[in-house]
Amino acid sequence: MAAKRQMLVTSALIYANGTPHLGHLVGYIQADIWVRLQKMLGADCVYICGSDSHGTPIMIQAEKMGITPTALIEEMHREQLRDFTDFYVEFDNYYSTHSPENRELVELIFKRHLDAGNITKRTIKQLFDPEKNMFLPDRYIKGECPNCGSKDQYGDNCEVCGATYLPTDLKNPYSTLTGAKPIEKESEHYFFKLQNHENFLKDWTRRGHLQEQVSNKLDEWFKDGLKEWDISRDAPYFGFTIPGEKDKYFYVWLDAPIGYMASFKNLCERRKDLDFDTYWKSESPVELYHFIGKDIIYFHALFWPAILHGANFRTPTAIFVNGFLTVNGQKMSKSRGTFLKARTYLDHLNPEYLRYYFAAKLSDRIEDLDINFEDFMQRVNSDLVGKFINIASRCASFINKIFAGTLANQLAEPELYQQFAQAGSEIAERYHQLEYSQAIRQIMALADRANQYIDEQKPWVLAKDPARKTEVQAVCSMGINLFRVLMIYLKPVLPHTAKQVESFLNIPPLQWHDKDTPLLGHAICDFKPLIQRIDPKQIEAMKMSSQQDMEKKITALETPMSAKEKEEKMELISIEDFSKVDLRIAKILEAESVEGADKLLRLKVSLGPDETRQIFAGIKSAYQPEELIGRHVVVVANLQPRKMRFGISEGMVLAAGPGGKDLWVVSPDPGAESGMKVK
Ligand code: B3M
Ligand code: ZN
Repeated sequence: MAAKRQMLVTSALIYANGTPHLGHLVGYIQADIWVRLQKMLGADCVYICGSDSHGTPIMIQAEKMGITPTALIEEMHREQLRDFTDFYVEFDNYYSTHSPENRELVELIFKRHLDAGNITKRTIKQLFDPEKNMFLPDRYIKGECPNCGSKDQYGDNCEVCGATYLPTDLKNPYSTLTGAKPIEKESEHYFFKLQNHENFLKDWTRRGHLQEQVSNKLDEWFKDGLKEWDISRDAPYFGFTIPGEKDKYFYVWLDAPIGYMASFKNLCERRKDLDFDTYWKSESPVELYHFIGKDIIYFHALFWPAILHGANFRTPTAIFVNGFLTVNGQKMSKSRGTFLKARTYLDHLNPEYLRYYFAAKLSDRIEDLDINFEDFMQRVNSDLVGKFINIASRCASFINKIFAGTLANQLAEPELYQQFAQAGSEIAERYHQLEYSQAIRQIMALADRANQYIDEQKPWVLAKDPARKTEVQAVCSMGINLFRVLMIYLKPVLPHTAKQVESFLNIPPLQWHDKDTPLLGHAICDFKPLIQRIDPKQIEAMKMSSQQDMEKKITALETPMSAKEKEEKMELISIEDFSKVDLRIAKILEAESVEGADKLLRLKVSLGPDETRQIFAGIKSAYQPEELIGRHVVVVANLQPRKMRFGISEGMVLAAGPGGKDLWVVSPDPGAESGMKVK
């Protein structure tokens, strides 16, 4: 027997400060379909992923939530995995870049490059937030466009006139974290000398590892010249510290792809049949494939092969790049309610609809994929329900009712069956070449053919004539067998339906080669409806809840304004506005720290004789829990309850001061009692 094909497949690691949206899912569903195909074909294919857990945005997000970065990335890891799993994206390991395996590999790779002379150190100037005491990544700097003067433009380009520039060119720049005016400050950084690998890369990128469009893009970059890559960041940062340094960290983009190796290494602990070195040594016989989005080509097609090659590891067999998702031909937009989270979709619709729709539209080109919900509904209803499932539902009831579930001993139309079985190698090839839309087109043409066969044979007419009973069994068994072959072909796309069909047909998990052996003289189970039609109301409901989610998020995440803007925007409120806020005296009954949240205290307060509330207050930096018990404070009593990781917070305690140790809760003079209204 030929040796099993060994493959390692990865999907890009999503940042651990959020959960996937529909745009992310294009690439994950594409990769998952591919992996499932390889597994069905009998390959030993391992699918690796994880969360990208480092970097400034994760640190800032945790800070805003009053929890540690570790608590945040753990929570996000759980939620991301839950979302992927519910979309039937099935990883062999879903790990995190914040792991001991990754630290060890990053240090090893860094050391190999240091020794090989691929790393250099030099001092650079960067913008620094003097209030927050930190260097500012470009996305945290805004100001007026040096070209057209538009306000609130990001540090690298203007959304109004399209000009690109350096953050230092902005007029009246401010830090989006504090509103402070950034200053320029020097710091020493580590650089990876990408240009040392120019010859290797020029050769590698032309050896069939990349789609043609990608190779062409790379040619442009080669023309511009390869530049040194800054791989370090100064504290405060969330990541791995650079060995021998105290306040310097590896840049997240250095350790992120190494996270693929770390995730695999972690899996090797559990799967003793896998050997890390066999997979990653240079000249490894294993095939390595990375699925990524088009925005991260530079990192995967230039830095990554150079990093691997220079550290004496194997390089990728191929990198598959997918485009973005557009909704109704436009970028996903929060305000139009078309920015859909995976979870919002799952709350309303069957994940296999989306898997099918994406498959029906995906090609091997790096084009954007558009979803139009009208088209989505029609496509799913007419193809999946109207054509595919229909074959089984038209035939199963006769077999179940008249023949006690037993299929005929022979095929009524062996030639027709052969046509179906023979199409399998072409369909597998189309999937393998990432031409999913063509595979689906061929499968649906076969489904049409199967329905045509049933239309011609009319089992419902035959069934009325007792003399033609065996013909009914023959025709319907034929129909079920054609359906089964189509299920094999659709299994990479519809893994959940495949499971249900396997139990309906009373058979072990379908493999690709099963197409060659029809089910004869076999007892099947009762047919239950497999896929429901989409009701337009479900889509409306999903759009509505997406809009609501976003409105909540947008208010919660508004970026801080510059001091000047704050002044300009200071608005006066009416007495009615003020009276909407129900301020009340509360007595603190209990206070304790919250595990996983370094800024929060959990308080139990009384608002009068028969009302107690739980409130999470961000005052831990200034108080020991014990010293608060028994104190009277002021709370906002009619604040919408907020669900937090630790429980529900049912109000807000008022406090004053800049923060940290300098924070004081607002207390009434002695005499005020809990429950009294503050006016
Ligand atoms: N987290 C960027 C992204 O989510 C980054 C990918 C890392 S892959 C090693 O697009
Ligand atoms: Zn401009």
